Amino acid sequence: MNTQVKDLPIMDYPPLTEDLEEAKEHLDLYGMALIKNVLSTDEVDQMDNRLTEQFYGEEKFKVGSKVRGDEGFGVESSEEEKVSRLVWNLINKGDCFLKLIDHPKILPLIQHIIGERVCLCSMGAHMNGSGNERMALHQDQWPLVPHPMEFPFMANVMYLISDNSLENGGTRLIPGSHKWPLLDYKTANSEEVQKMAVSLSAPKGTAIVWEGRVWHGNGLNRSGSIRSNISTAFLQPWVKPQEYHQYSIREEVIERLSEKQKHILGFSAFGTLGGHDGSSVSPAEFDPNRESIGILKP
Ligand SMILES: O=C(O)CCC(=O)C(=O)O
Repeated sequence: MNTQVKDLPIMDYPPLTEDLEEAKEHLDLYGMALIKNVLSTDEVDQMDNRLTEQFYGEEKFKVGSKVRGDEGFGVESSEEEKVSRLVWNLINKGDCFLKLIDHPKILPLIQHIIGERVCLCSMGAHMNGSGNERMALHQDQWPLVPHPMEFPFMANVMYLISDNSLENGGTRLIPGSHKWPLLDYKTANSEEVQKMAVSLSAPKGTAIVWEGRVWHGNGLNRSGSIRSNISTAFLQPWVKPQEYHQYSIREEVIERLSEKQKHILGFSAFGTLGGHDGSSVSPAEFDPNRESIGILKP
């Protein structure tokens, strides 16, 4: 085994908890926490039904993203092999998902990792079909920005809409890997490191929270059914989000968002960032043709 890999410390998964203070301790120690019963059975059922409908709706209209899973390794897959769907931008795809923008049990944990001011990076479902392949192990926050940074500026939450297990390809994370020295992708995807990332088993309704430096990926689903998890990723507000919300959210959805949710989606300025003409006026209701100051003469 390569010496660099041999020396990397590994840990078991933290135990499930419902105590937010304990979850914060887990985040510091393991880089991740497993919070039980974040979503009720009714909420899970409602989201599950909406996702299943959306999966087949996007299939019917031939839109959205279909994958086998291992495309990140540069391999090609046929249409039949693309058994999984990434259902992007759930904000537009059902009111039941809007509560995940600022879930009261989860937002304090995100703020514990990246600070008070957070902005939503993206919200999408990983609906992994049976027969999928493993995606490359990756860190969420690198290479998102051009330089690796030794502090967490991103945090992810995976809401389990299906029970996750070894058989259906539960998410695989490497607890403690947020403290590893920076690895290149080849080393991180060597067999030795892959073996350290084991599919976790946890009941639906659980939320996995992890910081942006934890190495992770999906698992192999061989269960015969789809495994659905919703990823809701957050950033410090100076980073460009994956989804440009002011542009992508449909008008009828904007009307249903609270002021707090709009702020997390970047519809208002963060300090001196994201305003216009030197002010911090919200870009949400801003019409540049009317309000942006152009060429003026005395
Ligand atoms: O589908 C999964 O279990 C993992 C997805 C993932 O790696 C991610 O959202 O970054």
